[in-house]
Amino acid sequence: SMQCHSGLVLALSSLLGALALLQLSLYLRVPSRYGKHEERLCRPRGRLPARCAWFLQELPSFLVPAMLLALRSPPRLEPLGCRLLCCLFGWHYFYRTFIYPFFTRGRPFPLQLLFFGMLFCIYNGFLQGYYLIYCAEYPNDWCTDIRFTSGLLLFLLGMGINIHSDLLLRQLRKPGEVTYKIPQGGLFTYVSGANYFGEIVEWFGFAIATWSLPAFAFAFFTLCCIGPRAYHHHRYYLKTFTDYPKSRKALIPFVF
Ligand code: NDX
Repeated sequence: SMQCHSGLVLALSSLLGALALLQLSLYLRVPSRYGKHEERLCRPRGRLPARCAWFLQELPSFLVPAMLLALRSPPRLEPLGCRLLCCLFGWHYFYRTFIYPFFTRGRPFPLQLLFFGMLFCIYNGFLQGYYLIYCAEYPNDWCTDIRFTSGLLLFLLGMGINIHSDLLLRQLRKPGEVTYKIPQGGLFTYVSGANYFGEIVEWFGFAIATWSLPAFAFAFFTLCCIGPRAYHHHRYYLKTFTDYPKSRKALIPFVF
């Protein structure tokens, strides 16, 4: 059976942090080219329907930890705190893999990004799963620790905001439609990237609840990945809609 190698966890987490910085430097000035930021001149082939693309891309984040869990000899997730923490990651990716893609009304997704996205999900699924299943050790009363309870609360709040905001975005289109409209309601009243804000809160909550290096590295990666994207969405809306609400911020309500 596999064992915990803390050197591996440290190395993979550091690389994830480095990837986050790379990402920040790549996408601060120009957005990653999918959805509303895809270049119109892009080859019409080399894309997959959004449904298949998001399913395939996110699947490893669910499957890899599930396989790691199956490979571990019982008792699989001791003690309770750790068991709950792994489930949080699993819940999110159950939603993102098996629910989100089947309802999306997004444009076809570029194959090249899909490939990198999948690689990323394998990498991160392995790192988070490996750490929580083979390395993490929590005291028996971790469930009542302020880090666990406040992190869990943030996670649930973020997940709620994320799912609700993705629902509001979806309802802007009829099936088959590909036009962009001004998002309204929920946290979109305050920010252009409400779904991203939720996702970021969610993963920082997860990091606090697990109090682990891999989870903080992932939260940082998420911030560097979709933070800039929220800013580019915001600029896009301001450029496209003259009646765009002036008080709306890019990512963080009332701040930025
Ligand atoms: N997928 C995370 N990097 C990413 C895919 C892209 O889950 O090479 C990271 C994820 C990947 C990225 C992933 C990793 C890094 C990659 C990157 C590509 C390049 C980059 C691989 C894996 C890379 C290095 C160099 C380091 C290797 O037509 P449409 O699609 O625009 O329609 C949209 C619709 N919509 C509207 N409809 C009507 N009117 C409007 N005004 C609309 N605005 C939007 O709503 C979509 O159908 C839908 C949502 O669109 P959008 O743009 O708001 O969100 P989207 O970016 O598609 O994300 C969807 C959800 C969202 O909840 C978000 O929080 C979550 O996924 N997400 C996304 C990205 C990453 C991530 C979470 C995370 O890091 N945790």
